[in-house]
Parts: sequence; structure tokens; C-alpha cells
Amino acid sequence: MATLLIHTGGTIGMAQTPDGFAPRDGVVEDAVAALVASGKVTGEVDVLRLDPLIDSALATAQDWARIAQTIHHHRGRFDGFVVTHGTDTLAYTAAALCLALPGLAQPVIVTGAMRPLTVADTDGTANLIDALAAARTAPAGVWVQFGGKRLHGGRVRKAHSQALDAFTAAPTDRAPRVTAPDPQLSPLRPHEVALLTVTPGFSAALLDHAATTCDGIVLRCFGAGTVPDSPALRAALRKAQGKGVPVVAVSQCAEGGMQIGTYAAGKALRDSGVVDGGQMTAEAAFVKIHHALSCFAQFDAQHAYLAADQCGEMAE
Ligand code: ASN
Repeated sequence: MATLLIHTGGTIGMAQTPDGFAPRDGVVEDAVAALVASGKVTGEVDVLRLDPLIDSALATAQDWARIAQTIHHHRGRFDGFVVTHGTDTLAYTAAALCLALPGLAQPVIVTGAMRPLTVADTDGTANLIDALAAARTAPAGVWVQFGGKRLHGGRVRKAHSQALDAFTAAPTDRAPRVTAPDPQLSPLRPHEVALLTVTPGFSAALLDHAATTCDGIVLRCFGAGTVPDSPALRAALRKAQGKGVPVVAVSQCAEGGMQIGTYAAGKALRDSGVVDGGQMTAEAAFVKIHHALSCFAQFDAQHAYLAADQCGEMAE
């Protein structure tokens, strides 16, 4: 069985520099070669480096599209894929890959490390071994293999900034892939998408600015879906609706998701055509808006796509 490992950057392949950890060519390639030579990894593993290697803080929608294109292009030659990636924005990339590759027949295993392969107490070796094994055995779809856990790529979030098992995902029976009769590559283009968090005393001017200047908005609401309702907030939401700027509401809580309609303080969302994000993470909502804007020209079609579960990202 052949696996393609696509290396994009991140701590796993970093080394110390005067400015702090930064990507270094050859680190992941050498580690994979050593694992194969020692027999800890079996089967053929090809490594493809997506230059320039980056700290994932610098990743953009173009990077998500490039990784998806690479997987789609090589889908006929490999039984599974591993993507090595920085952890800071790994959840965005995993969700973007879930949505970008409908009908994917192979597993895509996204992994990385909290400590580089170049330090003694690295977690990168274990994650690499687990990810390469999962690429041969996991069901089709996009999974995150990290800290001994295999998580749904469309539901994952970085929950800890230091721990080796930094990721969590609410479980679901839905596979992390969009169902389609044939493998496809969805268009994915950069867009201006705002991710705004409501706060006590939230300035509706921020939302108004986003409605004026952005292509889409993720609104992180309180609890099960309440907002600091005010005429100014309603006017900003109506402006977004009038301009055809999709707004997706998600919960600031790490678990439980939205239940819009429970409280009158969430009615402004309903009255303004805001999409109920359900169980979606803010990361998944952010990339889903990019997909909706890239795939559909009409607001109604964008809205319908955003409101429907595509790959288990919204499922209970
Ligand atoms: N800053 C790093 C990155 O996201 C963090 C990591 O990979 N652990 O690229």
C-alpha cells in the first residue's frame, strides 16, 4: 500500500533559530526515511513538500486549496494521504479539506506536533507513526490523528496550547467526507470573512463594518444562541442580509452548540436570516463560508449550503 505524505510546515518539522522555532527543510523527510528503515512504518511512503514550509499561522484559503488539489491530483496513485501541518490553524485546514474533496475514496490523515522532531522529547515521531498507520486503515474521509486520538476533521478544534493531546472534537457517527458518486474537487477561493465574538456591551459598529466590507461573517454568540440585542445590532444584521452577506451563528461554548429560539435574546438572529450553525465550530463555519462563496453565486444557494450538514460538521 502506498501513502503520500504532504508536508506543509508546522512545529513537527521545525528547528530552533534565533527568532524561535521555524520550519527547516528535510526534518520530516529524514524522520519518515528513518521510520521506514527501522521497520516502524511499513509500506511505501512518498513525501511531497509544499514549499515554502510555513508556520500555520500564515496559512490562507489558497493553502487549503493547494493541499486539496494535490490530494485530488494524486488520488489514483495512493491508498491514503497524510498531511503534516502546524497545529495553530490545523482545524481550519482539516475542515476545509473535508468540504473540498467530495466523494474522496481514501483516508486523509492530518497531523503535526507540539514539539519538533528536532528536540529530544518530541511528540512528532509518535504522531507520524500513528498517522501513517491510520492512512492505511481509517475509513475514507479527513481525520486528525494527534496525541493518540483520531478525530473528525470537520469538528476538531485546538483546545490546548501546550498539551500533547491538544485537539478535541465532539463525536459523531457521520464520516468526515461529503458524499458524492465520484471524487471531486470543489472550488475554493480566498474571501474576506470576519469572525466576530459578541461580548457584553458589544459594539454593533464592528458588525456594521463587517457587513459593509466583508463577503461573509461568522458570529460567535453567547451560550445556546443569544446576542446583545439592540437596534444597532439588528440594523447591522439587516444590512448584511440586504447586501447578500451570509452570516453564520455559532456558540462561544466549546460543547453543546446552538439552540436558536430558546431565548428572546436570540430572536434578532432569526429575524435577520442568520444561518443557525448548530454544532459547528467557528473554524468549520469560517471555512464553510469560503466554500459557499466559492461554489455558489446566489445568496439563496449559499444560505442553503451553509444551513445543511455537509460532512458531519453540524451533526448532533
Ligand atoms: N506555530 C506552530 C504552527 O501552527 C504550532 C505547532 O505546529 N504546534 O505552525
